Amino acid sequence: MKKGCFIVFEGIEGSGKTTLTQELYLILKKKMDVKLTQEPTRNTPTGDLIQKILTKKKKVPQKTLALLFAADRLAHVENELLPWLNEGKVVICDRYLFSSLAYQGAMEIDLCWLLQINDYEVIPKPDLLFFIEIPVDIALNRIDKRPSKTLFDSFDFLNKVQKIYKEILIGEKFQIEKLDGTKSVDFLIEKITQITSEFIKRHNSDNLLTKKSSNSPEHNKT
Ligand code: ATM
Repeated sequence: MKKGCFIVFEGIEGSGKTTLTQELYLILKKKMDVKLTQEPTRNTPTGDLIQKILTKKKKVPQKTLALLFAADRLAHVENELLPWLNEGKVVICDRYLFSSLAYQGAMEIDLCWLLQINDYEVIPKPDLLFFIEIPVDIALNRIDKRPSKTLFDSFDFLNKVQKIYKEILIGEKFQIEKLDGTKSVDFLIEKITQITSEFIKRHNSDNLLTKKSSNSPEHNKT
């Protein structure tokens, strides 16, 4: 039974998502038991293979890549996400299922098949999802400054990805917060911190996730 709080960040490459996940992690870490993670995973057999494909060192058919992302996710869910959530931790995840729907969907792969291979009915749903929206030309400008290029760095493709993101998120029942990725990092950090703190307060009345403060009565016992 999931007791923790599952926070997911989604958006196209260059939206600023990774910076925001890291900043939110550092802020929450001071007050609660929080884990920061990402998909595709790093230093795992599937994650390493996916990185080679993304950086064009290996090539596989598009449906094979979709299956690899799904395999990577299912292992991530079983080995890390579920155990952490069951222990009552706050988990911040940089990309999740919705990246598969948007990116692999933009490769014309059928969305129903993507939901099926990702075990949509079974995997944990986010409690709170931040979607960072940004004009594709601004995102591409940011990506251009990076040393390595990936399979997906083209205007038309990212445009399609962002459009699918917006379509698929409409029907979801969990809390979705859309953010304007052109705003300053400081503004965005303040906003996500405020939204997350309020969310945790509202949904975590038994204080399972909160670290005991150093001056709490419990801590002062001798
Ligand atoms: P990160 O750079 O956020 O680690 O993601 C790597 C790439 O993997 C990213 N695109 N680029 N460039 C998005 C892509 N991706 C998918 O295509 N499907 C997925 O399911 C996931 C998790 C990521």
